[in-house]
Amino acid sequence: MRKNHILMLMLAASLSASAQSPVKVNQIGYYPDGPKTAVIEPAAKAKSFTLKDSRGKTVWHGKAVRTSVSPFDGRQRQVVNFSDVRRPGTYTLIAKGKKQQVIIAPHAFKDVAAASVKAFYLQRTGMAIEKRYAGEYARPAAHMDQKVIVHPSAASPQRPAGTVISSPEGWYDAGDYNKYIVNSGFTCGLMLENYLINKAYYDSMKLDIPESANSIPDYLDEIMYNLRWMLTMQDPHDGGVYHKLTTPSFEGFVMPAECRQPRYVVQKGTAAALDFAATMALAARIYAPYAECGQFCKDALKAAGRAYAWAVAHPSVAYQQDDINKRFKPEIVTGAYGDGHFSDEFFWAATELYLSTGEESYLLQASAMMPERFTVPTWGDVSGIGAMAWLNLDIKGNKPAGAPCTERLRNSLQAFCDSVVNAIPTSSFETPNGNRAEDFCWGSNSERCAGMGIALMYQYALSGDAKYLSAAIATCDYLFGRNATGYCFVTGFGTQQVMNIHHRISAADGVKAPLPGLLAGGPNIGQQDRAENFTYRSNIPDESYEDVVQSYASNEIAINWNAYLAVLTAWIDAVER
Ligand code: 9MR
Ligand code: 9MR
Repeated sequence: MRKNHILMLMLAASLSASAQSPVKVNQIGYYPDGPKTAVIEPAAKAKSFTLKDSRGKTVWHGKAVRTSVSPFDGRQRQVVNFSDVRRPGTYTLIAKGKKQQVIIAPHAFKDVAAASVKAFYLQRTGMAIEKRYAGEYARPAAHMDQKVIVHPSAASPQRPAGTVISSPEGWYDAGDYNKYIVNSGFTCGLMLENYLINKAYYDSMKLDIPESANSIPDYLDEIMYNLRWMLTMQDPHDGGVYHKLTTPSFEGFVMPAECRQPRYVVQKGTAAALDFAATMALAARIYAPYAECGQFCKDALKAAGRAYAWAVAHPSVAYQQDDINKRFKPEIVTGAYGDGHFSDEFFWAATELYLSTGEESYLLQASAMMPERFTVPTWGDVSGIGAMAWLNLDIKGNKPAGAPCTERLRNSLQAFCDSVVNAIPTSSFETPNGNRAEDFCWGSNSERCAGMGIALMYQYALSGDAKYLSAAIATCDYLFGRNATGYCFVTGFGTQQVMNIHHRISAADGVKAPLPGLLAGGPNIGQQDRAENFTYRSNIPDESYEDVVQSYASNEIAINWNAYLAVLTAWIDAVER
């Protein structure tokens, strides 16, 4: 990312106190040769629409291509398509006197892709975030995690309760200050998996982070900061992996340096062990070309094998916080990332261990657990990440002999992608997501939108059919403003910006604009935070979102969610110009 980008983002934020526009567009930008759709709310309903260039000259004039009808409240919106306009520039789209800026630019997603990865730097724990890399968002070192207490739930003969261990570095998970292995593994896994496809793109990504001067690509340097932490979460005596490193309860909305609660490692579990094993095995392969990572790769691969063996010996240890709290003190009430179903984690871990070691036993297990269907991966269901590992080989054409057949997986990926592409013409916002209430869950912007976009990119890479690329771009159009709320959901970007994410640092740092490059959770019909001190103005699924700090169910940010954003925007930007 350009050096002064953060400053520019801050300037943009201060200029953007704009009210919601009834003319909904992708506020970050359209690619010259890509699809360009806008959606017009009833307030700006018109017979025809005009696009003017920066000198006021009309470059396009046309009618709506269709009227969309909301499946939730029947609202009618007009869909406008100006894809024929290809010349880069800043335009104004006008509907019944209402105006909205439109940008057409080559590499339209380059800055948002880089910012979404730079956001991980801003989420780092255990080191000072420096002014020269973070501008106004600089902050002193905190949460060093050199004295972390083994919680009674995690006690073992060699490490009884109360043992003090060191477990520094890594990223804060989200708006809170804890570090969770399951979500960390998912996040690093998704990002590293995509590195295998878009290596050249990621290698040229400039992040301006403390490690930028070394010989390792910035993207891999940033991920390494979390991998090093993850390694410390394995008990060296038995290979088991602690589920999380956490305070007993969530901290208040204060800066990291003001936090005083003790931090614990809590119960080892099967999901943590396997997500750890998969991530470490994958990392050992990816970092191998870099001489300075030699020791790390050795340690990581060994740690992965031991964690996998622990999981085989403990195949069903779920993280059940309520049960833990009945048996141990202090009570732990922070994020659970509980998951009681492990075949997906076994599949992903066996897959990566096979691909990194070539050992037949892992191949047998991976083949046996190969899922029937492709599913968009989430922190609790990682079978899709394991699937990606195999599909990557299909895309790259370097499948080892004896690798399991992926035909069924590819067929189900195609069936899934066709069904969501077929939903676009009847959708409210000309997107593959958003037609069903269940598209709006906790973290909907990532799990149900960006994740769908990534699946579509796989289908595009495997088939070469541009309709899947267009549909993937449409998921970004949704995230960047062409949605029911009108927000561009990435902080620091867009003409209607998210300003009040549920993020302790952004709320407490005294800087008006939140940390940039973070993807808000998005509309969530669950509204699990409705008892907090604010009200949802709408119960309609795609409008169940409030840009208020209290809204942890719709407006938090999280590393896994940013991973989807980073991967999707980087991949699109690598193939579309
Ligand atoms: O801040 C917490 C956030 O990181 C979690 O995702 C969320 C759900 O576990 O909980 C938030 O903490 C809230 C708690 O659950 C209920 N009381 C208010 C807390 C902070 O607003
Ligand atoms: O992303 C998680 C979501 O799928 C769950 O429904 C939700 C409630 O359990 O928790 C989310 O994860 C939160 C985690 O528990 C704590 N840090 C913040 C995460 C994002 O809200």
